[in-house]
Amino acid sequence: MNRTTIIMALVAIALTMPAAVSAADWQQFQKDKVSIGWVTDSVPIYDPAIVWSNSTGGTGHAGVDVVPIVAGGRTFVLNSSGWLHAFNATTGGFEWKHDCTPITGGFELSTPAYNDGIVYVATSAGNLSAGFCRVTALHAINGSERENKTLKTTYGYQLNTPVTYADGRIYVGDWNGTATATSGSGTYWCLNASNVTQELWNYTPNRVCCGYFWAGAAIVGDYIIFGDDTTNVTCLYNNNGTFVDYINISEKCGCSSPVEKIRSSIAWNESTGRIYFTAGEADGAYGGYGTGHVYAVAFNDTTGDLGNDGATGGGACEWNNSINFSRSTPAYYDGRIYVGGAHQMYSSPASGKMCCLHETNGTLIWQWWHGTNGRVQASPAVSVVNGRKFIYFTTNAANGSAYCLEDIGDNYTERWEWNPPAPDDQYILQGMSISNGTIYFGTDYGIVYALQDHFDIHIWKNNSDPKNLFAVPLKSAKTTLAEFVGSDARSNDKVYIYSNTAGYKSASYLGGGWMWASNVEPIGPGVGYEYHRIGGGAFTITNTGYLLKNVNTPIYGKLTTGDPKNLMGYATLEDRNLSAAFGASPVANDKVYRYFNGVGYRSASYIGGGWMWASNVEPIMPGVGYEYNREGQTFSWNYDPYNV
Ligand SMILES: [Ca+2]
Ligand SMILES: [Ca+2]
Repeated sequence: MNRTTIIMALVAIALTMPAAVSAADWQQFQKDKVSIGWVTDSVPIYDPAIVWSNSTGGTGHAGVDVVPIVAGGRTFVLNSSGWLHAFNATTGGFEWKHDCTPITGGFELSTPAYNDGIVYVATSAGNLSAGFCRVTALHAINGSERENKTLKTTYGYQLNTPVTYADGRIYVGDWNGTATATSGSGTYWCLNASNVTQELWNYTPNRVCCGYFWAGAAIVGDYIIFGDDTTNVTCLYNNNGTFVDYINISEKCGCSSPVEKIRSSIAWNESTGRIYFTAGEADGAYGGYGTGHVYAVAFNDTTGDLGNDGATGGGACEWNNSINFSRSTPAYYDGRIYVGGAHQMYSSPASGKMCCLHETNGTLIWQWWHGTNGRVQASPAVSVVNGRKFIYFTTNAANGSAYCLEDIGDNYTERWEWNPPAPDDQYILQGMSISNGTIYFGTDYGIVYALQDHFDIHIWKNNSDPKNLFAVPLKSAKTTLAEFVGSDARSNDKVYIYSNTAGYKSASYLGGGWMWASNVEPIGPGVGYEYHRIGGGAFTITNTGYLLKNVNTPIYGKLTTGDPKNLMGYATLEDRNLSAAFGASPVANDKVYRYFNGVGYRSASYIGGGWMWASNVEPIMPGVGYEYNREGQTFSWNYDPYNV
């Protein structure tokens, strides 16, 4: 293995290991056809910053009221005027937009779905008088229309449910009414995903006042399951729309006063054999927080039976629990249900909560409550990394925010609140999607945000000894020197990387560009670098990225290399002491050096089973590079950045 190969292998270990398990698309509402709502992606948990933001041309009200979906390197957002926008998911660069409605809309609530290069968009021309329900299939690569299907042009009808894609079919429901009332019967539609002009079936129940508003479907095996505005959950065969079973939760679950509207999607969990959803009525009860529950209902994915009665129309709920008025779709993970509730939609203050419930019986474990910014219309998006659980949601209040909670067992910690910068002081109706280390959401101001954690690295100027040791604490999309250092680079700046066998290699900033950049690129976590600066002044590298799930950095021993120097990075945003950072790996006479601007090197030594003079280098800090000198055998420094 030559020296280049070694360096590349070292960097490749740090860069590719997490990517293989973290990169994942979020292709439809709550991620998939059963609204699973959780991923294993790393996401911001410290102090998020904008990776990019871009406008969909909002008006300051009802700009974006759906969740952005992410697929194939693009982020797709439907705005209130019925235009689907596509942005580069990494850079936010505008790629294309397409008008999906033949008349000017003003309110669009259906989250699109993506599959295999096609985006499926349901639009309503956005207001009660328009009554124009259309499904459009667009090529994701350029926004060109493959075909469209007009479903209804009847006065008042809207397509307000998310589009569900599954197994070559798409599903969407319509609805007719005002903000507080439902009229007429809605229809659930199934179209051929290969050609949406081909209607495979539609289902209109023989009941009035039962439209479908936010009532997205779950597709489980041969079945489709969805709720409606008259408190029924219906199961059909998804290939032909034939009726299978229903359960009336008002009659069978004891929630009849008042009758609640099911305006959430159905979330299915195979391991429990249950579906989860919410229903509510904005009746002003309970001190204004309204009536509403989260429900668990048994579903037999072999027979299609709802309610565990083995028959049609009977059965019972497994449980329900009052969370006051809610439109949030629950997310299930590891025996727990996360769901938003208690939002006073039409009154103030905009208080409300995010709940964590026992899946077995629906009892409350903890709840996050906010008195003025807690109106959680959103459905929680959950990130599970190395055993830690983070809950993401937005608030539908004037100047709403994005939040991250960590479920720590019997309680939660609020990791952060992030408020869109002025002049965006609008509502954030729907929640977030998670993809490839990034969270995405849109606001009523019409702006789409992509957030990651951010980091700062201080680079000092020092003419006599221009040394800075630095490390990249997060995996960033910016891996070239030009991207990473940006416009702060000055003539004669140099960046060094250290190879165990070849010693130092460097790149230099000359004539406005980085020469020999390939000597040190890609810039990434787990590796330490030296930055030499003589020209210009001190500056700070600020960038965004996300935590790696694990880091493996080889620490080479003198016995095998003849040169005990290692430059190492520290890929986390938490400080640690030497013992915590290196655990049981050190052996006698190991030394860790830190370089201080204006002071020079200071070191700690591992002697007699402990770190001596540890305070010379502690805390081990993100953004700082260290030298590790080892006379013993090479070892791999493995650590879990989440284990702090
Ligand atoms: Ca049944
Ligand atoms: Ca704001």
